[in-house]
Amino acid sequence: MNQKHSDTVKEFDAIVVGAGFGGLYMLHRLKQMGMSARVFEAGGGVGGTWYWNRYPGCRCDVESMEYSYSFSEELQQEWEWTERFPGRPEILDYLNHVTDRFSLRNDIEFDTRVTAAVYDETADRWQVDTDSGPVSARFCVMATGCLSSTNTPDFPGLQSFEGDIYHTGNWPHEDVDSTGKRVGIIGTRSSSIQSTPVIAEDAKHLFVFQRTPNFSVPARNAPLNPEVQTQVKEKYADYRKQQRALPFACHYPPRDQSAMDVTPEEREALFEEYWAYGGLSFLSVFSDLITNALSNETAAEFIRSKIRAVVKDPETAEKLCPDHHVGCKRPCSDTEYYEAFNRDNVTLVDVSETPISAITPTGVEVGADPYALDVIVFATGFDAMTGSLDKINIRGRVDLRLKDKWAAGPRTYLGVTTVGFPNLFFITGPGSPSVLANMVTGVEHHVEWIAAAIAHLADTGKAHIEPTTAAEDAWVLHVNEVAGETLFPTCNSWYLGANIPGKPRIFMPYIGGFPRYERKCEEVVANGYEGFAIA
Ligand code: NA7
Repeated sequence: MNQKHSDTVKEFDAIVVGAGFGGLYMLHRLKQMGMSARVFEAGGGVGGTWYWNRYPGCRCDVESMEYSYSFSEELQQEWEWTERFPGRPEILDYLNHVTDRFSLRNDIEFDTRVTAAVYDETADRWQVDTDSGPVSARFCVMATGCLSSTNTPDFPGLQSFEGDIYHTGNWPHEDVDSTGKRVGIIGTRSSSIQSTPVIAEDAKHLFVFQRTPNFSVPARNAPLNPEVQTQVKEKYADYRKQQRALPFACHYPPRDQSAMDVTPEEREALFEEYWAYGGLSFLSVFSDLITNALSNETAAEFIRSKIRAVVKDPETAEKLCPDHHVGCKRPCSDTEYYEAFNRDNVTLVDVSETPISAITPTGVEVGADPYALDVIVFATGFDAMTGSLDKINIRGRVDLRLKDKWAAGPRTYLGVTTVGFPNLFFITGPGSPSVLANMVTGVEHHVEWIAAAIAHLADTGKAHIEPTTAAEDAWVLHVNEVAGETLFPTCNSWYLGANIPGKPRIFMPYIGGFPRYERKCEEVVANGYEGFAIA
């Protein structure tokens, strides 16, 4: 297959939007298949999430040996991770290495945003508008990420602030120095939990504006033991296989026991053991923490007891204690987050009852109380799962706009395709495990599935693939039913779109577990792409 150039529209076999983990591997696979492909990336470099989230303390909560590609034995053998949990700069180095190792850079247009992707039914092609001009392709792959469209609440007076404003998800590329400054951080989840202790070290004073407290477990990050790295590499293929067979595609095998089936003393001892081990493995200590409210409450109370033990001021400690179920919002892991509130230069500001009323030229107002600030950090999250897709004018058959089709919540078949949009694919789209499993595993699985579907079309002499309405309806129902069997829908989380005013409340990722999802995808293919119309 060849790339042609007409006068105005460059033509490719495939267009990929985004140069993060998903877009890079998709490009590599398409090139391996002999296809012409172009990646468009709004950022100035590769990395996606890891390009934009430059905030202090940004770190992955999946372990290095697992949060990496498995598709190349040479790659996984040659790359040396230095820490148990990789920091943002190291992940970015890794992705730059991958880009150059597989000669991907020349096929990526950086600083170029895709504004529209319109399906031309007559030509059976996608016409794609970008900042650098129009292109067209048979296939269009959205590798736009799940958490890439930042959310900044529209506080009155926002524009009037005379100091510096940053968003954790769009952090400046030049150094930001908080030394001697009065900093306010709005939000108290993953991004804030990671950056608060680091900013506190430099700031003259840090005010943490908290609307809802959150559970966090200690990451216990440390230099990666070289022996452990060698051992994993000796059997890396087996290690990856085991990882893929676990619900979250991470090496945290759930213990097959309810928290209700042990004595309080045994339960406490197990919680302590997992707490000491560190990271999100804590939620694997019992098999029913996300399905049984009573079991969940035992974990919640354990974490609250840790918060009370760490935070010296009892009033602050109580304010930091959450009252929702553990894990129904994406779990957070930290390095001395709660400890930061023992510092003289850190103040927790509870905005749960009296919200932030305004941003003024000199700071933040909570009710009538002013907080004078030099810097405001928005750690206020993302329009998750659908935000970046909504920003692109994606139109399928009969000029149907994706945003309109998904007005009541995203509808996909397997999280990778949607009715009315032939040859359009999503990598880790809504309705797939995505953010509820190791993202790199999810990415690799989707890229390989998409590549196989494209190869299937070539092998069978067909032009396009699109799910049937019946298959999509059944999948959407299943995704919701599985979520309904858990405690997840009880929290106001971004999984449900609850953090964005006006967004429909629908549980977007698939919580059935990675292995179950992978099996379903395999069955679909084995049954001749069951649920798809291929023509
Ligand atoms: P999150 O998890 O969406 O957290 C956003 C935080 O911002 C959360 O504490 C919100 O409080 C807070 N927020 C949002 N709007 C407001 C207003 N108007 N006033 C006060 N506080 C507000 O984003 P993160 O960036 O921390 O993490 C996103 C994911 O990235 C994370 O799960 C990891 O996967 C990586 P709320 O809870 O809504 O009361």
